[in-house]
Amino acid sequence: MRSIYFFQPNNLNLLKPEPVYWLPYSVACLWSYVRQFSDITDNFVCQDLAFKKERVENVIQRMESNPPDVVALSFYVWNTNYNKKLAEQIHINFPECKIIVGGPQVNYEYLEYEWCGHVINGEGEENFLQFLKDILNDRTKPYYEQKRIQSLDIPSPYPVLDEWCIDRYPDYGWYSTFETNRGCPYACTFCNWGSTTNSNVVKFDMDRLKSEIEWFANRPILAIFGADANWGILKRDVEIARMLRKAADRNPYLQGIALQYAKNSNRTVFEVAKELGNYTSVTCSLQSTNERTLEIIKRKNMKSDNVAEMMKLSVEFKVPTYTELILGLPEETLDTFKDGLCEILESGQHNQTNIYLLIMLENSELASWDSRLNHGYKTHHNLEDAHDWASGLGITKQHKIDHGLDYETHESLEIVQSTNKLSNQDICEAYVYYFMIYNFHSIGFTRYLSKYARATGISYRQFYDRLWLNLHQEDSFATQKNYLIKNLKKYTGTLPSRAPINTVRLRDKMTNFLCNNFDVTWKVAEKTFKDLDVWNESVWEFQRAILGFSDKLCHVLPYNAKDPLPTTIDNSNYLFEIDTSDFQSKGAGMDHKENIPKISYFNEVVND
Ligand code: B12
Ligand code: SF4
Repeated sequence: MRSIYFFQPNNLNLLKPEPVYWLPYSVACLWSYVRQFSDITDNFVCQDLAFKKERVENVIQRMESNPPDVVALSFYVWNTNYNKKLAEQIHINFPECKIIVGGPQVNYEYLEYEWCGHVINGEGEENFLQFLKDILNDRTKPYYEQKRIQSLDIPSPYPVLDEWCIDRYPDYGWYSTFETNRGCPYACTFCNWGSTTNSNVVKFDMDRLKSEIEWFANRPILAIFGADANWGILKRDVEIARMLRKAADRNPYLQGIALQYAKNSNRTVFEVAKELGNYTSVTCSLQSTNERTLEIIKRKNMKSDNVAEMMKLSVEFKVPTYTELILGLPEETLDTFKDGLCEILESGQHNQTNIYLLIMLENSELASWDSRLNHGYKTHHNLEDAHDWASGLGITKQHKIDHGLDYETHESLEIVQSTNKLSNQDICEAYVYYFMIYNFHSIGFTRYLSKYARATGISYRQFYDRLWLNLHQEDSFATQKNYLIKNLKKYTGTLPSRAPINTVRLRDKMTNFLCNNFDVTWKVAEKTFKDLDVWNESVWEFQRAILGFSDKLCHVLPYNAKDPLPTTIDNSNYLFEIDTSDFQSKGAGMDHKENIPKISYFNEVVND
């Protein structure tokens, strides 16, 4: 018998209720597929399905009792450096072992590593089976070309996950992946959706999905993350969501379900979200509103008119939405980016816009050398010891030591530093401008003021450009702005940094900016400012001098932040209704730390 070890290591996510890890879904797919065949089970035995970033020397030590013949490593952006370190040690200690790699991070070039024997690109099930068969026939190849599986009539990985994870670690909590289909018909150049972009959508069978959903109801799963690229692209997604909701309601552990929705928002998307209720919210991933950018990144068919349509559906279905933009895409300038942020407001999306700095993803078109040269990309490999909200929030070096985990290896993200149209200073300015809108508009007081101004003919761009200028006269703003820019420069690598600045730390600093400087709490009704008199005076001044409002008009506006925000403001011409009742989203933020503010969603109807 030959021993196979699978590795899909991921970060420790939470310490409470018990340690929480991601289930190693992809390698479970591989093993559950190949173990159907007797020539495999007669010759190979699975020795481990590793999901932690355990200290490498401990892994090697454990392997000594059953030396590995095959090691299969699953490479994602969040485990690449750890996997490389592990693979190197396995190769040194067990030189006869065949090491095979797969996952979205790998490509042909991995064969240049001394430890790397074999690479599989794209979906792994069939190629991995072929590889094991080739071992038996002594004719393995270094590289197995990507090929799509035509029928997804393949076994579910969850029984394997029971066997290797859930039953063996009964005290652990888990995050789980859920697939209902594979493939994405779009070809956005910054993306490489598990190598199945620009290809047809292949569905899993409904009966399989029903039993997988039933599985979710009965396991200590804290969150489910959909691996589909476009939830709501198929009519049947509504029925799947309904089943998912029923299972989620029965599961006392489950806090959130995160899905990527179809990019051209349609009724099905909202029907799905409605079914899922508080477990989810809908994203409109615009990425840019600049025509030329959309053309280059191949998203021309997903324009911001879509946001207006989406907002209508959001109101109709009472489903919270938010919008996303990426900063650093080709042909985007500081000006077009600011336009984009304000265009979103113009189209009626006032809830929240998130922006992300562009990341160069392995195997994506945008990361090719041609594209880097064409658009003048300069990038920075930013070391991260924790990536994002779902991976390692609040986990310290000591926690890692206590849990027997590697604490020396940092993963990295390749972040855009500048392009031929956006200098690094522009990127920083754009980010702070965004933060002004986020702070003052999305969760802040000028939301009403700006809407009022909009109704009197002042566009959002004009309004926020004036506020931007006005804020620059405040010393406290200048201090905070410099502080943010310094951190953004460290993050994007134009200023040196002693410790890695990761997304979590960057966001903490941003949050401090929000919470400390203006003392804004996150609940709309409780919003107050530190120095109310100064604030009121400057708002008054701002309205009169900058926006040109009359004193009479200033009086009717809800400028006094001491009062709770009214749900209706009626000055006979304009009616603002704010409905906060339905929009406390239980799962959308998936924040488990109490001191991290929860974003409260709310929706408005402007009657003008
Ligand atoms: C679930 C998910 C997450 C989860 C994490 C899940 C986890 N830890 O397991 C969360 C929400 C945390 C997440 C976050 C991020 N993600 Co994500 N995520 C996904 C998603 C939607 C599903 C992955 C999945 O399980 N798919 C199902 C499996 C079956 O498909 P697969 O991954 O393609 O695996 C197949 C093959 O690759 C192959 N294979 C895989 N491993 C192996 C191993 C061997 C040996 C072999 C032979 C074959 C093989 O066989 C598998 C079965 O066919 C993918 C998109 C997608 N659909 O793939 C993005 C994706 C993986 N994420 C991506 C990114 C960029 C991120 C973020 C950086 C985003 C951000 N800006 O914050 C963060 C990083 C956070 C972090 N540090 O953890 C990129 C990753 C690119 C990369 N090179 O790794 C993807 C591909 C999306 C994209 N836009 O292109 N993500
Ligand atoms: S960004 Fe979304 S729509 Fe575009 S290719 Fe990737 S998965 Fe598909």
